[in-house]
Amino acid sequence: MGTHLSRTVAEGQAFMQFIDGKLVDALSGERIDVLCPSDGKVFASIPAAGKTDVDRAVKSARQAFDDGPWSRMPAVERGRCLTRLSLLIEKHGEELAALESRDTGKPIRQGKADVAGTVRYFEFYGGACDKVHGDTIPFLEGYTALTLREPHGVVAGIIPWNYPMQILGRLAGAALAMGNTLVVKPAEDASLTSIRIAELARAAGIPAGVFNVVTGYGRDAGAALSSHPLVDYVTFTGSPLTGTAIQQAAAINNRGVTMELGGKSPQIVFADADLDAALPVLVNAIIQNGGQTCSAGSRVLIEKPIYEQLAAALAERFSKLVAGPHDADLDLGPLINQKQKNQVAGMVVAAKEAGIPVLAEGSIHASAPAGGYYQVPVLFGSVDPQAVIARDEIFGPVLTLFAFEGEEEAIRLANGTDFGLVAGVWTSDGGRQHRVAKRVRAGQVFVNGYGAGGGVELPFGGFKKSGHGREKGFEALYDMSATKTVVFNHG
Ligand code: TXE
Repeated sequence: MGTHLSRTVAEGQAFMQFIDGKLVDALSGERIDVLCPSDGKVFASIPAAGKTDVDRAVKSARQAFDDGPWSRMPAVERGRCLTRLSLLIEKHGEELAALESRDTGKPIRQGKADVAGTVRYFEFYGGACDKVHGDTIPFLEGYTALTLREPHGVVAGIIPWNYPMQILGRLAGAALAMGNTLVVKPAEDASLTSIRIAELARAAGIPAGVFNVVTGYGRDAGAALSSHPLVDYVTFTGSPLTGTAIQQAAAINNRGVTMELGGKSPQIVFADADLDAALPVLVNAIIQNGGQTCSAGSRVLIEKPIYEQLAAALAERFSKLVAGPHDADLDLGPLINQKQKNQVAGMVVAAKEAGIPVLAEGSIHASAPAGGYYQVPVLFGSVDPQAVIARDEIFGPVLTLFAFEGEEEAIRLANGTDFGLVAGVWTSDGGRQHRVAKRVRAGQVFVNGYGAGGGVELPFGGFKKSGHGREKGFEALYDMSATKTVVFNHG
């Protein structure tokens, strides 16, 4: 692999998919325009993969798994490949951050944070490779029983557009660490960094066919991948509706799935909380990535004695928030596309029409091009817990405030949606910290903080409609493998 690994995007560049260690076009030659959300203009294109492209990628991954050497390589060697990949991603960090930022519209500093997160995933899983082991089990006399952790085989990863690079890193890191081979289908809106990272993986010594990327629409490439009979396991991050379709497709072949399907995460602020510490975290948890974050802290539940005070402080912050183009690096960028903008703006208008009070709105920077998908940040107060904006995922920079009285009501409100991904608890009462953390139905609970800076070590996943299975940390290595029991009869 030569110097082309350092290239930046040429205007109008025709990107290729990465199958069997090679950059290839779709067999049909069809392409999808890639738009920059900051101005809505086309700046590149990707192949529109169809069923035959997916078949080619899956067969390549199948052969790489069945024939080796990846799945049979000593774990320490696989780990070294992943560690080398993390170093290559770091080395190409500027390029990847710029690519991600242009492709998704996120401010460049968020693109850099995403590179750092992706580096950490491959670093963590590179180091974890040779630390996963089975058990010996006391069994009948004359027998030795033990368990081995085996890869599933070919893993299909279908990923969304909000954190393409990080989500690729978290699933690929864990899947590859366990010896699986991979076919990834990034979102049609944001595929570029996935292609680049697959190329870098090859340069890091990961054999051809182990890490494939097909680009295309969900209804074509995504559907073909999730129902492919040679795929052994499917992992998906995206909407609950598409999650259901993917589970049905995987069920045709009775395959296992991991589903990460978004949230409506509460942050519970008690009257004894340190509000100075909480305030910037509460704002960032909904503004980061323009609110297009599965773990966004989109509901703030405030104990009545401090409701007015905290609502006023949040309103002051919200009124100063500015959205603008990715390269201006403001508080937030545009949303990903026109569909998302319509969805978020539509929910905001409906909430206003329903009489929910707007406490503050941010603004859009004068430099923002007219064709971009900008949404002003909005703060709604005194929201009825039954309102649509209180129950449905908005996926935009829209924060909703609720007043509560006492711990019981706080827990009831926190658990009162169909989702259960993340929660924040703000209180200085140690007993309450533990009680509330235990009773909130969420896959991650943060006490006096939120988000833990990415936390690749921390198991992550949902209850209820937020999905099932766990990513990140060691838990993901268990998800990406199956237990095999071996019993020796000593006669
Ligand atoms: O997601 P989809 P969309 C939520 C968020 C957002 C909503 C819609 O609320 O407003 O979903 O976003 C692929 N078979 N989240 O429509 O459809 C698709 O190509 C196989 C939450 O963009 O879930 C893309 O690669 N694959 C979320 C991926 O699924 C299919 C992140 C995600 O797209 C497919 C993103 C099919 N039939 C959106 N249809 C989170 N949990 O963080 C689509 N895809």
